[in-house]
Order: sequence, then C-alpha cells, then structure tokens
Amino acid sequence: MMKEVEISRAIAEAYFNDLLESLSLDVAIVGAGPSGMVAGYYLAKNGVKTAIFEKKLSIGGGIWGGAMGFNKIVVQEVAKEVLDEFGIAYRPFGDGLYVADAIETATTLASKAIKAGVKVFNMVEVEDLVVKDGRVSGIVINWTPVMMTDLHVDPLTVEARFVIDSTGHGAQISGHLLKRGLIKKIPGEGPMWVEQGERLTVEHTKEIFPGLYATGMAANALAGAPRMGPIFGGMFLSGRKAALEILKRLG
Ligand code: 48F
Repeated sequence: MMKEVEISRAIAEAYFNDLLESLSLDVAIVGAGPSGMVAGYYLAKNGVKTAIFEKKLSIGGGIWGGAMGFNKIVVQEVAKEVLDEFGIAYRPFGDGLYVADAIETATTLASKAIKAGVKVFNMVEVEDLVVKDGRVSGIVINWTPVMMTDLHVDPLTVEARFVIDSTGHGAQISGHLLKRGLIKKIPGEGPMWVEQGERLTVEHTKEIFPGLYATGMAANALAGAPRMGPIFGGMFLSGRKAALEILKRLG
C-alpha cells in the first residue's frame, strides 16, 4: 500500500536489518575509494562478512574527477587484470597504459562489490577504533552530520576481526592510533614520482598494527611514499593484496 508511513517503515526496517547484521563483521573497511571497494569485493566474493563505512554521501573517493576534473583514469599493465575482473572497459594508450572512464570505474566497483555481498554504509564516519589487549577489534561510528556540526552525541560500535584503513591521503583511521602513541608516525605522502609511488603503495599494503590493515593512499602516507596522481593500478592492487592476505588469515 502506498501509505506514507509504510514507506518509512520499509526504509527503517531494511536499513536497521542491515545495520544489526553488520554490528559484528569479519572485516570493516573504512572508506569507499578504489582500494576499499576492491578489497571489499575480493573479501565478500570469498564469503567474508564485509561492510564499508563511508563518511560522504557518495562512494568513489578520488575516482570521479579523473585528473583536474577530466573524468578519465589511467591504469598500467600489471593492474589491467583487475579492470578485466570487474568488466570495466578500457582503451590501450601507448606503451602499457590503459584509459578507463572514471564514472564507469566508480559505479562498477561499487556495483560489483555490493553484488558480491558488501554492505555499504554511506554518511557514516568512523571516528575512532576499538583497541583491546593491543589489537584493533572494531570501529566507532557516528553520523557524518553529527561530526560536521560537532554535536555532543555518543557513537555506536561495530566489532570486526580485521579493520582496513582505506581513507586515502589523510590515513585518518591510523591517525587514531598515532594520537594515542600506539604507532610512531605517519610521514605523509612525498612529492610526485609515479613509478615509485605505485610500487611502494602496493609494497606497503600490510597490517600496520595488529588487526589493522592500510590500503591505497593511506598505505602510501604511512610509508612516506611519493604521490602518483591519476593512475589507479596501485590502488586496485593494494585493495586486492589486503583482501588476499586477510583471506589467508581468516583461513
Ligand atoms: O581517497 P580515496 O579515493 O582512497 P584510495 O582508495 O584512493 C586514492 C585515489 O582515489 C586517488 C589517488 C590515485 O592515485 O591518489 O586519490 O586510497 O577514498 C577514501 C575514502 O575514504 C573516506 C573518504 O570520504 C573517501 O571516500 N573517508 C575518509 N575518512 C573517513 C572516510 C572516515 N573517518 N570514515 C569514513 N570514511
């Protein structure tokens, strides 16, 4: 029946079912940028209970604008197989480079991750971590508007066997460990050097503290590696690497 309150009931019930179901996760991913969505896809596809928490209204992080708002992205040879896995169209360009549409990339990564079983909670900011006995064991969440307006409202908590910091350049989640002295430093990204930046981002995708992995630009910032601009292969491979390592750990 098209009654106003029935529409409200449908939304509230469906949303809170998802939230209740996601209070206890195998993996909580913070940030729905390329590395977070790729990680989520590979985890969920392999039967791991995974949710992504994104503080903005929209998923996609730094994908949408390509470079300078020109909405194309570049992917290098080694990461082409991730585009193939997701079925994202591309066009070869020069020696070992491929150009894909930024809008198709953002929407397809999200669609495939969700269809693989990832729950995405947008407009939810992760404001802290749960740390018990020297191990990250969950995240602390609040509504983005609460955080923006600085209202004094207590958060909720989600427990997770692993948390992934996929928050991009700011490495916000790892920052919560830094301010408690639980990790020593976050050097931040260095000036542009594409090859090194891409290589080091993947190399430094790892468990940075018991229970906490970092991917993408967060891994890059934690390593003090160079920035690389609108080439996305490193982001994809970083997300996949974290997912495969966590899959191994979960058995
Ligand atoms: O920055 P972002 O796209 O992360 P990424 O996977 O990819 C980086 C590239 O987009 C690009 C690049 C390519 O070479 O350099 O920058 O490392 O996405 C990070 C997402 O995390 C969200 C943020 O809104 C964005 O969508 N985010 C950040 N902090 C929080 C958060 C938080 N505390 N809680 C929830 N979401």
